[in-house]
Amino acid sequence: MTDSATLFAKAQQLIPGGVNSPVRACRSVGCDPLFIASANGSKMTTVEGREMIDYVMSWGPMLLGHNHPEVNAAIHAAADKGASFGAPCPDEVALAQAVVDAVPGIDMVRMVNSGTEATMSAVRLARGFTGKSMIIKCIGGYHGHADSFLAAAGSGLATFCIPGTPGVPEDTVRHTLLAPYNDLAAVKELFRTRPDIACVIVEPVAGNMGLVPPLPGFLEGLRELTANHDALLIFDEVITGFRLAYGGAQSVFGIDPDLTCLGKIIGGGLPVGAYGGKRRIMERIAPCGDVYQAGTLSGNPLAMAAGLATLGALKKADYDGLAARTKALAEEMAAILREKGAPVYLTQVASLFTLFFCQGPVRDFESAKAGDAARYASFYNQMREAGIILAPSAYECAFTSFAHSEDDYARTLDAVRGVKF
Ligand code: KE4
Repeated sequence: MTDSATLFAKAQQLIPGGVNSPVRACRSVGCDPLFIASANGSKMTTVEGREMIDYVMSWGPMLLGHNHPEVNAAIHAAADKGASFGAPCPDEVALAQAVVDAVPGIDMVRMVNSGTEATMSAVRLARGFTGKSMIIKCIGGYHGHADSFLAAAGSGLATFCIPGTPGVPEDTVRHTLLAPYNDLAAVKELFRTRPDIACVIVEPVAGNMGLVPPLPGFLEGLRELTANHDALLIFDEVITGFRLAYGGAQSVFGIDPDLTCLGKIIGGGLPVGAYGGKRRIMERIAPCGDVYQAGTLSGNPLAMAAGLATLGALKKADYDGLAARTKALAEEMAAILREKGAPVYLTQVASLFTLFFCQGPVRDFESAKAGDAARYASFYNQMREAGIILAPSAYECAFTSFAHSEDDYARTLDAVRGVKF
């Protein structure tokens, strides 16, 4: 079994959809996934031996690039000492210190094993701390697959949600309220009508409806509303944390959330999530507090070592330089596509960008859905044919990294020039 098609056929017999996370199946772009044998820097090499330029970067973790030597060395060194202790280890303290030093809103932090665990735990903590049950999330915001988040808008004017997937009880999502991203008035109305809101959880820059930046005043308004209604503001920085800046989106926008969720980058490619925030809130978490949360592999020594090496390298990195290169690449890609007659609305923040195939503006999930999904699928497949890996969904971001080179960007633009609609 050395080719993707054979591996995928076998995988589909053993794993639902042949993948361990749905988006990897490439269904929304109408092709089968490529199986990857190895990755290094900005490139991934398929099992067929084809080297491709990667703009998914494991959906965000690989901001330094794949197989970074310092991260790799740290993982190897940690592995030589044993994979898991089930007891505290020094690197848990060191990584906690690095996160607390970096992220303004975090006084205390708990490590978990995924972004989902981080957001799920942060919401439980908000409910425990405030004694209230309702949560507000944005339509099109993705915070992982915990039941509370898998809620769809109810019919008509109902503010109550309905399950977004089978398997989630109606009772569970009745505690979830939805508002469009960037619609402060809608959030204000929910607070006006509901006294029992524990928190608002929001991606400070939305990255799961495509990339949608916050409008001026949106995040500030959420901060004011939550403070005025004894609710917590939870920033889901699983994508933006350590990516928009070393201090995350909150350090860029100057907003002080009560809780912050992290993931992806802080594990350097190994499974790590984290939630942290104000000490008076975090001290409600067991065992010093009464809100329960636990995890067998939380604080895993290999993952801590990978995260520490990653943050150590990022602390010295030129974020502004990467943002400028990403902006130049994304703007040139959009310009080439527009010359081909495609309507393109580009969003770009730091090392993230999305090309929406519509006139725009794209301000929320509703307007993101105006993007031409068929044209994106065609674009994705033609770029993949040309050796460029983009996100296999129109509702994701493209991720650059500190490993992407001028030659990578030049080859990417050549591939865009070759696209035919
Ligand atoms: P994980 O449980 O997948 O580690 O993190 C969930 C999560 C939470 N919050 C935000 C803002 C996220 O973007 C995510 C996960 N991101 C997706 C891609 N946008 C992961 C890719 C996948 O599901 O395979």
